Amino acid sequence: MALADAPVLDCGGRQLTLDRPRIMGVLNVTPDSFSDGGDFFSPQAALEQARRMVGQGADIIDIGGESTRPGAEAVPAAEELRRIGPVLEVLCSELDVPVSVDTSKPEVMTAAAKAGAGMINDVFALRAEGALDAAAATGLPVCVMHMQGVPRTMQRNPVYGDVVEDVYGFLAERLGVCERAGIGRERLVVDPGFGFGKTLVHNYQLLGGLQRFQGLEVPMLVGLSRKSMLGTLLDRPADQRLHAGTAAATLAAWQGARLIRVHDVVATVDAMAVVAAARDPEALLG
Ligand code: 8Y4
Repeated sequence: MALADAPVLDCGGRQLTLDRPRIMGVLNVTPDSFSDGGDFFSPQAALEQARRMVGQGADIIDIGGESTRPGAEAVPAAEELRRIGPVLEVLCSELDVPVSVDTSKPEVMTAAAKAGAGMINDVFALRAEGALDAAAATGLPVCVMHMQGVPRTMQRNPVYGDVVEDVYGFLAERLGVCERAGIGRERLVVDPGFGFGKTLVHNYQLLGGLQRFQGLEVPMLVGLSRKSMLGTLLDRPADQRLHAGTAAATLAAWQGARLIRVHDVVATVDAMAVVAAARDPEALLG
């Protein structure tokens, strides 16, 4: 499926060209983090892990200090900053790629931008009080993600009419709200939010219907890596979902996703090369 002309995100001075699907490598700094044990508290360890991912082909690194896994409790802003502040300072000064910060809190957005962050990744789509204005003031690109409910209870009984249309409508509305708050379209990225207030069926309805989101005319990011929609389908624990996650990422990229948030960079880089080649085979002649 053909893609429109390549958008470019200005991530605080570092340009991220979305001419082909780009890889967002996930760095976890939460103590209860979902699948890599949260062993990246130390800035040095975080830097090593981030450098490894960049060496493997990651185009941007995403870090977060608040667990958003189903059932997770909220973390106060001060604790979130304590977790990610030192790591962020080191990563932003040492890495050549932009660093995205996974947060919903205005205080964290402001501090992150000051530390040199290149993008704001908000699973709450700037609905927290003060988040719209804080994000607007950073001048950074913002990823607005769909979530039904809140992490603590979102998996209890999610209900949609048509999940693709409902998520599309939500994202279209948030784009409008963001633009009116001064966040220009060239700074906006959307994400359907796999696993966030969705049943297994909803998740696969979304995965099959991603092409629809190109109608929003901003780049699409997806996070499928290691998620329970893969584990439940295959009855596999988080550390055995790589092949399924790579297949899912491939389907998403084929339907126009420009940013793929993953834990496993190497496999996804290879898969994205296959997608890029199938989309533009003549480019292989060089
Ligand atoms: C089920 C299983 C539900 C795992 C959630 C999770 C995304 C994200 C996360 C995503 C964007 C995770 C921070 C990690 N997922 N940000 N963040 N898109 N933009 N959670 O899909 O895998 S949390």
